[in-house]
Amino acid sequence: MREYKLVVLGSGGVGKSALTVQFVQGIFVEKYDPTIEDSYRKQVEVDCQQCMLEILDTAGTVPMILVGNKCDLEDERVVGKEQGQNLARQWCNCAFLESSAKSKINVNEVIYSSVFISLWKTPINSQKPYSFSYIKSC
Ligand SMILES: Nc1nc2c(ncn2[C@@H]2O[C@H](COP(=O)(O)OP(=O)(O)O)[C@@H](O)[C@H]2O)c(=O)[nH]1
Ligand SMILES: [Mg+2]
Repeated sequence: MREYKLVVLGSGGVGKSALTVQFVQGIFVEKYDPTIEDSYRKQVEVDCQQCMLEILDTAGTVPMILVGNKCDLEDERVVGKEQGQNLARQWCNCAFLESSAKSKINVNEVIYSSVFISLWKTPINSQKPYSFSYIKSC
């Protein structure tokens, strides 16, 4: 059976969880818990085919960065740096990074910057934002 992974994204309070739970369990959730994040599995029939859906109902705070990978292939470039930056700005005003898994360019930055953005949004111990330089020094 084919499996499909769905991720439900959107601002807090718009009804992500209510829609998901209504679909999976057939009940309407009145209570609003902005922090809840859960995954659900449901077998459905689509176009006469049985499919397994795995639905991740997020808390809506997933940080986004736009990554242009394979930047080592400069001769074969089809998307300009400025184009990437503009796209990131248009989409969600998020960060844009170019990376290369082959040449080890910005590999750590791609992953760590997502985590750091989360930490900035919801600091664990302190109100002070974390510094990017921390990535390099530890
Ligand atoms: N009237 C109405 N209320 C809804 C609907 N969907 C969600 N809600 C309510 O809106 C609030 C936020 O919904 P929730 O699913 O928790 O939002 P989430 O943060 O996007 O997951 C809850 O109190 C829900 O009961 C809807 O279609 N109609
Ligand atoms: Mg929710």
